Amino acid sequence: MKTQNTLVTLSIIVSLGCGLVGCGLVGCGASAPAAETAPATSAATEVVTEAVADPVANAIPEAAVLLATTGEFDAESGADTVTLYADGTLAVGTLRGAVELTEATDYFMGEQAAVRIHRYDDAKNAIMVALPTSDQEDPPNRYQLFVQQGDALVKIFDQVIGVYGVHDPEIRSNDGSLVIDEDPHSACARANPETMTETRPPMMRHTWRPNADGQLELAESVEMDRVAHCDQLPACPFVYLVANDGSETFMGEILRNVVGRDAYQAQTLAVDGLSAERVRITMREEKAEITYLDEVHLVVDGVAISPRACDDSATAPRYCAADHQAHVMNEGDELVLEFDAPAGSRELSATGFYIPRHD
Ligand SMILES: [Ca+2]
Repeated sequence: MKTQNTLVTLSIIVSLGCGLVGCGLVGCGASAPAAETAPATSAATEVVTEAVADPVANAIPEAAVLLATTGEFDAESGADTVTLYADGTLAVGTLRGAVELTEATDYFMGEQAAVRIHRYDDAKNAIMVALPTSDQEDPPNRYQLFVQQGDALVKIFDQVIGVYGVHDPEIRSNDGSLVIDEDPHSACARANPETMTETRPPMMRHTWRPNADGQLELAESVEMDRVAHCDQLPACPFVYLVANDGSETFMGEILRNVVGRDAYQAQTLAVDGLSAERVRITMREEKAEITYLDEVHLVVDGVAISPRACDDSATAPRYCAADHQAHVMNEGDELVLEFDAPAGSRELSATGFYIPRHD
């Protein structure tokens, strides 16, 4: 459970970032900004300067293997295995480097974590380690890039890229530079650090190049011929748990990434937090989109519980049955749902989809 302060922050960020072109591609999660979950751009680089040559230091760690890949890394022929261990040791052959691990959930580790070998420049390859940050929904990845210097794997780049979901940087073949094309969320977050005043910021292409020490530094940022539409396009209905005194706690979003009629599906969202037997939940459509909610119910320890409004079949709203007759929510609409729910692990289940509203 996040703290109240965090929740407030999340709501603000969602307001900033979730009404964007491309939201359907990278997710509509309520992520904290990268700055809160990862080191700042300039402070994120940790240089491993000491070569590790002695046999003890080069021993295989006893820690579990987190990630591994096989490919051509060094100049010698034959495939190399690159392994990231649970203690943060990055190993290939006798070379060792130190990866800073993140506090991601198992789910996103499974979905997003990766170690890859890239061609870096004319002379050598590089190892990119991608690890999701600790955000609960659609976390961006933190990328750490390593090259061989002497007998060590030295980190030359360490950066969280994007604010929602995965945006792999491009390593330009053979010239040792790394290119990051800004995604719409990042463009809007950059252009509107506090309020949504700039609705069409240009998206930037950032190029990082090695400095004299071999560390990658931001060398150039140029506008691409694309703009982000910060005031348009998808968000997802927000879900709040309502306490007896009427105060709301933001739980997250539901029907995330369910853009378009063909995407119709059921999704669940954990709504634990209040022990009352009368559970009150507000779903609110806060962005420029139309949500088609076909059915909604609560699940308590695996048992489905319908909203109280569904008790009388004669007056049951459209959201009571998954019959493709949808309750329609326009921007600004909210739906207050009450459930008689026993104690237990509670989830809200919603079925439907949404359609971004275009001006
Ligand atoms: Ca229905």
